[in-house]
Amino acid sequence: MKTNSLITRRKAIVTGLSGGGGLVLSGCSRELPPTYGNILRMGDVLTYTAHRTLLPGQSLAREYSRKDISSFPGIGTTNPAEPGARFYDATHGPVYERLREYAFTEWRLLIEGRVAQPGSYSLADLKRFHMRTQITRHTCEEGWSAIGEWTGVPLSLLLEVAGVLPSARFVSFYQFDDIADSIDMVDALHPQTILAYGMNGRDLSIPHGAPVRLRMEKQLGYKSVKYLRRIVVTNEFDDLGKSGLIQNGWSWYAGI
Ligand SMILES: Nc1nc2c(c(=O)[nH]1)N[C@H]1C(S)=C(S)[C@@H](COP(=O)(O)O)O[C@H]1N2
Ligand SMILES: [Mo]
Repeated sequence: MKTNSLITRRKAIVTGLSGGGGLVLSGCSRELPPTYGNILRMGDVLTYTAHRTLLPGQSLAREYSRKDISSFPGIGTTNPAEPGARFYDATHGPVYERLREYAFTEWRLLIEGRVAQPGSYSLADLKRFHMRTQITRHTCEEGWSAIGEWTGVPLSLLLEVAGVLPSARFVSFYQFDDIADSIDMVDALHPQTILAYGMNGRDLSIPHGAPVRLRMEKQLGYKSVKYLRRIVVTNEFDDLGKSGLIQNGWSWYAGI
């Protein structure tokens, strides 16, 4: 981002070099992004290639202070259990309703695919990991932005515990509404990519994605998917069919 100071970038680079995190990117940063055989997608390809080539992979999005926190609307799905909502999922909507009734104590986040230790994590499990809090600006493709404070577990930590296999290249996310999405390993291992369970010092509310949502600060707001239920690590790019962004007419890569 243009607003990043040189110092922030330098710090990011230094942290990247010295950080003890055991995960190493398997050279995916220089590869071509997935193509969709559609000339209109050329713009995405150019942005993706430019970002992955010109920017240090781990440069940080700007972080703000508490006094900058603004009002923050709930957008898109604001309750996955509401039949008739645009992205209502008739299978998982009712499951969400029951989980909510039990204050998400029965909720589990599944991690599977190209990992040595597939598993599932409760909210309490996630809260036992080292947490990260960040105050960032959310930019929606519809033209508004808002600043909020997010608390959660870095996705990189969870991937490390799950033992991501060296061939892994993408991480897919499945939600309680009919939306699925994926990001590449550069974004998945970014220090500001977190599984957030807190917002502005409280538990994440239903409109903002309870119990856990993704916060992805290097792409537009729609990549920060809400209402997570399942994470799948893959070797190959998957457009995720009718639930994915591409078949719904959105850019898969929305870097800012
Ligand atoms: N599961 C799910 N995640 C989602 C959406 C959605 O409709 N469903 N909307 C996206 C869009 S377009 C935006 S701008 C943000 C809005 O997050 P908020 O409701 O916390 O403001 O969530 C994103 N994540
Ligand atoms: Mo959005």
